[in-house]
Order: sequence, then C-alpha cells, then structure tokens
Amino acid sequence: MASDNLTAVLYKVNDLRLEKRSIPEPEDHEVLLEMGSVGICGSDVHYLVNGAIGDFVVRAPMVMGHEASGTVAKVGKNVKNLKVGDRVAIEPGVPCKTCEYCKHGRYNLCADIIFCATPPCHGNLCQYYTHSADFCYKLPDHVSMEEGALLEPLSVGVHACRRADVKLGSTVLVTGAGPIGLVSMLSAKAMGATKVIITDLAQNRLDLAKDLGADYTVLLNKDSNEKAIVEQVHQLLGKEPDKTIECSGAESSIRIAIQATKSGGVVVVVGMGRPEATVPLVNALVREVDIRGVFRYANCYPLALEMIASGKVDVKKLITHNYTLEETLAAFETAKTGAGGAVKIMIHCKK
Ligand code: NAD
Ligand code: 572
Ligand code: ZN
Repeated sequence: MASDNLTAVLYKVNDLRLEKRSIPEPEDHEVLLEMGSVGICGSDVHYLVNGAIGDFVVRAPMVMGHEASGTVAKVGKNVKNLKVGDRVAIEPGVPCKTCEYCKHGRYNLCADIIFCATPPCHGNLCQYYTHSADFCYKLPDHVSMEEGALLEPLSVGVHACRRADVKLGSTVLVTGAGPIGLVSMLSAKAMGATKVIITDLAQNRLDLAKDLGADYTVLLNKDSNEKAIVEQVHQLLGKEPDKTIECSGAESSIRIAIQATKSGGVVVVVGMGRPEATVPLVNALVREVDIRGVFRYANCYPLALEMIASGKVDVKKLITHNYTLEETLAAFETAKTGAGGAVKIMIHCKK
C-alpha cells in the first residue's frame, strides 16, 4: 500500500508528530477522501496540552482533527450518494444506527458513536482518510472547503439554538465569544433572533462578535460582579433575554445565565467546564427557567450547509490564521498561545 499519507498524530502530552502513514482503502459503505481543510478545535488543543478530557484519555497515538472537508478520491461498492471528485463536508461522528437513540434521531447520544479525534478514535488531520459516505455532505461549487470544515462548529451552534428553541423575535444572551459562542450567535440571528447580546473577557473577541452582527457586547473581567452584569444585560437589551446560550465553560457564566434569563425562558449549556458547578438552582426552578444540556449535534449538517450556501450566514470571518498540513506543529503552537488574536485556525491539507 502506498505510504504517502502525511498525518498529524498525537502521541502523548505535548508530543504531536507529522508522520507518513499508508493510504486506507474504503470499505463498501465508505469513501476515500483527499482531505481539504481541517479546523483546529479547542478539544484538539486540550488533548495536546492535557492528554485527556474527562474520562477520554489519549492512551495510544491518536490522529487529530474533526472539523473537516475533503474531495472524494474513491468510492466503496455500495456507495450511491457520492462520486469521485465530489467535494464534501465530513460529519465526524458516525453512530451505530441501531440503538434507541439512533432510531429516535438523537444519534449524538449513541453510546457507540465513533467520533473523530475523541480517544480511542482517530481524526482526519491527514492527506487521505476514509469515512462513512452517508456522513459526508456534498458541497455546492460556491461553498469553499474552509466553509465545509466550518460546518462542524456551526452545527454545534445550530443544535444549541434548536435546543433553546430560538425563533423569530427571540432575544438571546450568549456567554463566551469563542468560536462556539460566535457560531451560536450567528445561528440565533439566522433563526430569527432580533436581539443578541454577547459577553467575553477578551475585547478582540467581542470586536469580532460585533463585526459578525452582535447587537450588544459586554466586556467582563474575572472579578466582575454577577448582579451588576445581570443588570447591565437587562439594561442594554431593555428587557430580559428569552434564551441564554452558555459557551464559555465558566461557572460564573452559568450563574449569570440563569439569573439573567426571563421567567419561563431557556438556558442551554454548551460550555464544558468543571464537572460540578454551584448554580442558583432554586432561582431557576421557581421561575421555570429550563436548563438544557447540549452534546455536539444531530441532524444539523443539512441546515448548517443551507445557512452557508444561501448566504444567510458568513462563517469565513472566524478564520484568523491559515497553515499547510506541513506547518501543523506551528498551527498548534498558535492555537495553544492564542498569539495574534487567534480565533479559528485552519489547516489546508491539499498541496
Ligand atoms: P474558547 O475557549 O475558544 O471560547 C471560550 C470563550 O469564553 C473565550 O473567548 C473566553 O475568553 C470566554 N470566557 C471565559 N470565561 C468567561 C466568562 N466568565 N464570561 C464570559 N466569557 C468567558 O472555546 P470554544 O471553542 O468557543 O468552546 C466553548 C466551550 O464549548 C468549551 O467549553 C468547549 O469545550 C465547549 N463545547 C461543547 C460542546 C458540546 O457538545 N457541549 C461542543 C463544542 C464545544
Ligand atoms: O466539535 C465537537 C466538540 N465537542 C466538544 C468540544 C469540542 N468540540 N465537546 C466538549 C467535550 N465533550 S466530552 O463529552 N468528550 C471529550 C467526549 O467531554 C464532548 C463535546
Ligand atoms: Zn470540536
């Protein structure tokens, strides 16, 4: 088998290597993809720096990358939906399709899901990679490979807004203006939110949020007074938000989210911080503020693609840095330090 498949492999903490691996053969239901663009996600950086996220521990070398697009280079014999040359976005989680959750369409909750770059499963930061054809979405000619890769985080935003039941006229608070807060804000706007306010500790991220369409921004610092922030949010909006989408992972943000949200409203928690948090639960209970979890997404790629293809949402501005596959180590160094105001770093795998 040819072994000219340059691949980014995480061996252990702070030991990321580029190595040549063999080009895999697609199974009957799979396609072989020549990889296009792969975004670096916060989770990739977390595995690099800590070797684990919660119970998911890198115990064996793992290929990085799960925000990806590619071009079909070969098709398995049972593949009907794609042909050689098709450009596709790759949905990184392939579920079992037979469990109760899969059958009810909530396949993100499948216990046997194989999700790229979540140990022990390999990701797709490489030149050639095989994937289930039915988790690949053909891109129209005018949608770029970078946008195809960004369908992944955008799908998290779409799922968060669906969980929050964002609709025409919603007023939305987003806490945290990292890539996930920003795609949640873009999704909320696209789904009809008329006012979106977003918080962060970093002014450059709030500036980008404003550029992307945030109506109001709130700069916080670690010592900001909780009650004063809630007041400020209400004052800027002129009302209480119907929905809050927590995207920072900070306990203080969950506390603010609950207190700021209107009675009868919804708080969705996307940010993954410490496993346990102290939150004003009774405040939420007596005001019937629903607190809902978010775990990745299910059935969101088609809508995320429509949002981009129709021009309703522009995700390209999230990309602050570009690297080639050969420059992967430098790309991860930038992701680790956040140098140059890095938000989304994109790696281009095709020569
Ligand atoms: P990120 O670290 O780039 O962004 C987080 C942002 O929150 C940063 O800009 C940071 O300055 C800001 N922040 C930190 N503390 C804050 C505070 N107290 N108030 C307001 N803002 C604060 O991460 P990201 O890639 O945007 O992801 C956001 C979170 O979502 C992470 O915790 C990540 O693990 C999680 N995530 C969850 C899912 C899921 O399925 N639930 C999916 C993807 C990401
Ligand atoms: O794009 C998917 C994604 N999911 C993230 C983070 C970044 N990107 N999640 C946060 C971490 N969890 S987890 O349950 N886990 C490591 C499987 O703690 C998944 C969702
Ligand atoms: Zn991710």
